[in-house]
Amino acid sequence: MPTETKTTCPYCGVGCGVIATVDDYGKASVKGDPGHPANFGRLCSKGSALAETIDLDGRVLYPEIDGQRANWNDALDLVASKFCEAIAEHGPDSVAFYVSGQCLTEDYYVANKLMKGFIGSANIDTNSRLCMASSVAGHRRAFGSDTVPGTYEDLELADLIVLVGSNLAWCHPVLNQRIQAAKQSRPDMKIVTIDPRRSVSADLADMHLMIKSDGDVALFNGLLAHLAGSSAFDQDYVSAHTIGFNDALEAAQTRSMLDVSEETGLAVGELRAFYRLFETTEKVVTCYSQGINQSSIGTDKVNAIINCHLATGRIGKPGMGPFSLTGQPNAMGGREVGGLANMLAAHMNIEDEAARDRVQRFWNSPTMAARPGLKAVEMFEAVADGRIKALWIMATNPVVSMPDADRVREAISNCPFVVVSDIQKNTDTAALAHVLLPAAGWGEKDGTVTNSERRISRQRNFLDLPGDAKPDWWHMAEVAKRMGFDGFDYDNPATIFAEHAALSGFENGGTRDFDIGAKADISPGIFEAMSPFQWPHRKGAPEGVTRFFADGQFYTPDRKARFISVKSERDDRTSKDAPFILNTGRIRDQWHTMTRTGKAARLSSHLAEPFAEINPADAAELGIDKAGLVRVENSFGSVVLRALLTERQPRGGVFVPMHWNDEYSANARVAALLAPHTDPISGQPALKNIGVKVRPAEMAYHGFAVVAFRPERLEAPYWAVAKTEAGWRVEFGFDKALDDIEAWCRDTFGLFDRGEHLAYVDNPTRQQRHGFFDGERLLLAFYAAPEPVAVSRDWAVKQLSTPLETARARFAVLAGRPGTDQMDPGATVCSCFSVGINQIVGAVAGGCHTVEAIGRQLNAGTNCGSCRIEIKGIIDGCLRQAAE
Ligand SMILES: Nc1nc2c(c(=O)[nH]1)N[C@H]1C(S)=C(S)[C@@H](COP(=O)(O)OP(=O)(O)OC[C@H]3O[C@@H](n4cnc5c(=O)[nH]c(N)nc54)[C@H](O)[C@@H]3O)O[C@H]1N2
Ligand SMILES: Nc1nc2c(c(=O)[nH]1)N[C@H]1C(S)=C(S)[C@@H](COP(=O)(O)OP(=O)(O)OC[C@H]3O[C@@H](n4cnc5c(=O)[nH]c(N)nc54)[C@H](O)[C@@H]3O)O[C@H]1N2
Ligand code: SF4
Ligand SMILES: [Mo]
Repeated sequence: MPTETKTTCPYCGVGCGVIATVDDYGKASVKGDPGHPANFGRLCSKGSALAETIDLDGRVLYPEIDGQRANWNDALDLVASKFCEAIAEHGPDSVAFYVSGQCLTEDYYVANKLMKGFIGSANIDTNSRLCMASSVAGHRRAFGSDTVPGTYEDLELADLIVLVGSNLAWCHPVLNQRIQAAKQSRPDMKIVTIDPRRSVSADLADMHLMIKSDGDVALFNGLLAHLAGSSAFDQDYVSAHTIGFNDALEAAQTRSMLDVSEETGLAVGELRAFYRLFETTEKVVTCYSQGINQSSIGTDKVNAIINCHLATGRIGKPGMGPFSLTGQPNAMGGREVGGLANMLAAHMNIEDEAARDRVQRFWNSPTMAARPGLKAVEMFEAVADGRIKALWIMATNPVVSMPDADRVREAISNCPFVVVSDIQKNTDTAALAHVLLPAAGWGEKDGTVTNSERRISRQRNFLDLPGDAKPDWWHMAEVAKRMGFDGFDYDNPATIFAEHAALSGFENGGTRDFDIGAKADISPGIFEAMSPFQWPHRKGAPEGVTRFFADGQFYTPDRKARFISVKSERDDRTSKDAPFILNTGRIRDQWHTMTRTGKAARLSSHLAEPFAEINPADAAELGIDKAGLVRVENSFGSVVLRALLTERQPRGGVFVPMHWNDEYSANARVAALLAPHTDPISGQPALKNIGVKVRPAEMAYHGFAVVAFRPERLEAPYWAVAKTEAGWRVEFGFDKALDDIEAWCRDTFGLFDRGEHLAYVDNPTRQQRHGFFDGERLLLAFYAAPEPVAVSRDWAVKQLSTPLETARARFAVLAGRPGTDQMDPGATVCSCFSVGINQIVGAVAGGCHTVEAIGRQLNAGTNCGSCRIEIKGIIDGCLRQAAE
């Protein structure tokens, strides 16, 4: 009998409920959980493809010491003794943990407890520093606590949704689907997007403000000044429940409308239209994400937004409020346990002596960190200059994701002792570990996560632990015990969760926002069955939909909110040598450093190469051709990417996805170009605004291959590899022509004397095509030319799974184009049903003029719906073209 398990998606902060089914043969499949209040059954493309990412390909299955298989005992003893040695010799601040918003709350709780309460240092920071730190700091400045006031329901109840610095359609797709559904039933609902580029999310908006990078403080200060003199200003709320309005207004009024226009790059008319819409719409939710947080003025941006909501009293009421969209599945849980270096535990402040004493008594711990620890960027600086002697990295890949990534790699390589807990063996960071510990992955691990709306859900295991893999909390607890500490005798995540819940309610009495004291006595059985719930859930209080602050009660000592005077100006990081603004972010179907989504063929088919999005007019000036290769560089680093010319990108700007890394491309770790500039208040690095130079990356020769297995070693100035249904596809750029291509292919792809070889060489055009076959099966097709290879990628990929029975069929592979009886599907748009752009264009020509009609004909867009906006864009484009 197939078994069904209710669990939670391990990707974004929407925190969708998933039902995983394992059939009688052990094969897993997933679907959305209709009963989960985050998604009510919906999933996006990444969630839908989860079952394709849980195979054991590339997994770490055994502990390793210096690259050699080891047993747990030896590995844990070594970790404990190295940490103890460093502490004994150099003090507790000579060690550090760098953890992750992808740890479960229970993992995180144990790590934080060990570092702050037992080792006695606060040198535990997390990739959430790169993600949510400015929101945390902004919340704490305004509210006295790190509280997200609203709920997802507010997105459906709002009449105006402002998406600022958020590409919701790609990064929180299920929230986007919920908003779309609400807009469909109430067409008067308005959406405004604010982003320096026209992201896919802007396609759904009623208004798009193409703001200059980091112009947000000026924009929202202008809004505050506007609101102050308008009917939307809520004098009663401001007087009764807030402090600091006049100063904030004064700071906002230092800029005239013209100054705001100058600083934001937006026309006065556009500004007025937006301000007026905000003023006249009471039910407004302002959603923000990394375009706000990842900035050297990120905390000020957050407070500039919150100021506008406080001034109108539009906070914590149905359909109203500022809404920080969290990135990772457990960014919130990490904040709740105090996983940031400047927090304590259960939302208590590390600077507060009474709080430190309270937590120490609760933990019955020998010591307590007395001051904040090193924040991520400072932590890796301390690794670089030798202050950190032992470092433990868990569930994050800083060699790819930290700014100044080349320096970070060098720092980790030179660190005397590095432990990495991961699920994948070949990540750019795992390669540098002295001790590599196999973690339990999604489907195997068990515990809780908290989503953007403060909802705590269970991640449940439905697969056996592979090899010797163990959950992260167990790694930490075992090392703690071996370091001689009591208080880490946990048998299961339920016990850890209960302790965390108890701490949240300990001496709380309504003084702290985070309180799930009602769960303090939870038994393993009840924990197992626990349904998703929102915090707070105080002991004795009923469960239900929760919002904060409508009553005007904040968590500052006088319970009033603070307006913050924000004066910071946008950073101009460009220069003569680096005249372009580099903006980095995400694409629809990849998750971060691709260690999981890179395994799914259908997720890798949406955008299969690292790219640089650039405005066609800039490209023309720079001599960059469509589909050519470009070098993006500055004094920090240099990457080589495929050019993607698009009007979505403003002039003078270039957008590069954060995902590609040394596992998937020759030289595309874009974080290497990002300076370690941080926000002075939150310590969050600026990952969306740095000056770079863009130029064509001249290549003497280009190649494209489809191959049945993953090549082990690729050497070329440019290569990018992506998984396909039946193998891999590889793009190449060479700095010189290849002499003997057959020999090169055999060597590079490890074919040696295997495979029947067919070749086609066209001397005048210097095009070469080589095929290697095992009977009727294609092993490798390699196409090479002096310019980017023009072969239908999707068609070529399909040849790997097509039996090529006749010599004619095998020769057709060399011809490199679809036969007349086959249609080239074109680049994948719908990854769930593998529908390509050409098929959609064909269906539009055949009379399908709505997304629904396309869905009926091709199925495209009918499963997760993530591609529906792109389909709509294609239909609109075709119809426009037809009309012209
Ligand atoms: N598909 C996918 N989804 C994800 C993830 C993923 O890896 N892949 N990761 C998850 C995580 S951890 C996070 S943090 C979230 C991030 O979710 P988002 O923040 O929505 O994603 P980003 O693409 O990083 O950036 C959002 C937008 O900010 C814009 N931006 C850049 N600079 C500025 C600026 O100065 N002002 C304004 N207003 N906008 C600016 C960018 O152009 C970009 O379109 O996504 C989560 N969801
Ligand atoms: N250029 C640029 N850089 C960025 C950003 C950007 O917008 N631009 N965004 C930043 C943001 S918001 C974020 S959140 C970070 C994300 O950056 P990272 O956290 O570095 O990226 P991930 O690929 O999610 O890394 C997670 C690692 O944990 C492993 N893993 C998965 N599950 C488990 C598990 O259960 N246990 C253990 N121990 N390991 C596991 C994965 O294999 C992977 O190696 O990137 C940041 N860096
Ligand atoms: S929106 Fe997609 S990635 Fe995010 S939690 Fe839901 S299914 Fe997972
Ligand atoms: Mo993030």
